[in-house]
Amino acid sequence: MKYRNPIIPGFYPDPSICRVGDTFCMVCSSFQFFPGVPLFESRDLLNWTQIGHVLTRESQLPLKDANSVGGIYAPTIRYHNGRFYMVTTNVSFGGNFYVWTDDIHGEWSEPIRVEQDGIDPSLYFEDGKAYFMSNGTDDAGMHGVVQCEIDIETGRKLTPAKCIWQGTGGRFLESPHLYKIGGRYYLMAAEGGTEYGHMIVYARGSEIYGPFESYAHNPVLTNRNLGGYVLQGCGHGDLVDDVNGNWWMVHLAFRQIDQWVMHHTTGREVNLVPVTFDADGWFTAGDNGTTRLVMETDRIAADVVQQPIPDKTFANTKVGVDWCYMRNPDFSCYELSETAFRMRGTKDTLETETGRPTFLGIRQQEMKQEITCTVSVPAGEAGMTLYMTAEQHYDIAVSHTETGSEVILRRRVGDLIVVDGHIPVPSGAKVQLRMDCDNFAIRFTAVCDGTTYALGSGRTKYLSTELAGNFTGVMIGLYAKETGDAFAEFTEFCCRCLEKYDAE
Ligand code: 6LW
Repeated sequence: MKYRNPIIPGFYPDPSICRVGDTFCMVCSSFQFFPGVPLFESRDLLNWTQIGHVLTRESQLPLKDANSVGGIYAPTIRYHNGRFYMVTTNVSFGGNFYVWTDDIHGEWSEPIRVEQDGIDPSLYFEDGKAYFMSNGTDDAGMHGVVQCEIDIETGRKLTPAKCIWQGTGGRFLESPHLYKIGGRYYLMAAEGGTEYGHMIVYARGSEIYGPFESYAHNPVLTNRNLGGYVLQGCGHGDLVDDVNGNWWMVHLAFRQIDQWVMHHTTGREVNLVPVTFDADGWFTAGDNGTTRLVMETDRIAADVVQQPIPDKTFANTKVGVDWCYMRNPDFSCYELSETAFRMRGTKDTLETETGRPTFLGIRQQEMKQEITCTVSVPAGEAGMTLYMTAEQHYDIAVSHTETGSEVILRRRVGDLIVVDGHIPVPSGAKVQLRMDCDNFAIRFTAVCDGTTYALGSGRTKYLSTELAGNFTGVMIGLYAKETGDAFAEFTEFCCRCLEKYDAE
């Protein structure tokens, strides 16, 4: 059968996976968004259901002033002795920590800190011992993949951290994961940076602290040599085996907005490739060491159908699952139901990377989308935004001025802030806001009292990661600001993907 990559489109970077019986669990990074660490389940590796988030409480996820290169970095999920562990880094507060749960559908523990530096932590369990690794500096001052034993109850280091591998020479050695397969230890990591040079490399050894021998044909997976191919930046992966004993890798990659245009907006997404061991115990990955938009495999049952992304409305999405707040929300600003979101705007806005702006967003998962929502706001401003960072966002909104109420299109790109439109509308009117997105541009339209107003358009590339220099992807947000005691009301939200991919 054929399947399509990405298996999870949109900003879901740094995937980590584990399997319990016939169920796969996966987590991703979440940066400044709350709740943190999206959690997915799947039976077939192709269709994933988001069951919630791992970090759901402010006590687990302090995000003060976290921006799109702050907050929660790469998590790792592991299952050991009936318990799930998720280990990650809050780069804005507290560093490395892990949480655990005995019920993947339930709440997770309070954070347990590990006093070891580095990012991209991982856990490995063997013979009653728990090992923690990260890409950091060991107790002797050596930088690389560092490993120590910890007390899994307290997070306390039981041994000094030791550098066990320095990779193959590529810059930014990160995302180390250790596996024991067929009696050998395999240490897999990424190098090259999370941009166009990204790659997966590995080494193996017979002792847990090494020495590790690099695979002779590293990188085992990269798209860096595929020019003119939209899928780029393959790296940061994790291995898992299925119930039939086949090995797979989930990893991140991004899709350029077009074949020859080196910009991407939908963030780093989850991709899947088969992994094959040879007779000597070395493995290869993907399609000749690359990841393709369409992959062919005989390892997944032919009757598994990769489901398209459904139209998203308030009724079929959930706050805290699909919808995320920015940083730690002030919950008194939100009254949310299946038919309407009511949101009170404060002085905290989308323009800075601080505070608790009143915002709820879902990931933009495809480039060709049609997004509509009806807004009414009695004071201040409320609308929809395509938000990449505080310095890159396009907003369509109803805004109150001293002379009345108007519909505006605000495009912010770095220092440039342009506000267009200024279409007068009756105060408190219900205005339908609409964004028609394709690969290159977004058209903004408003409908009020039966009249349609074209507000203008914005280029997608100015929202791209290449411009923003960040780690997230575009969020489709609803926001309110400075509404005083009043609440803005959002109804009839619909986000429709116009590109229904079919791997066939
Ligand atoms: C993450 C690192 C990376 O910690 O990007 O692509 C960083 N890989 O492993 C942020 O997601």
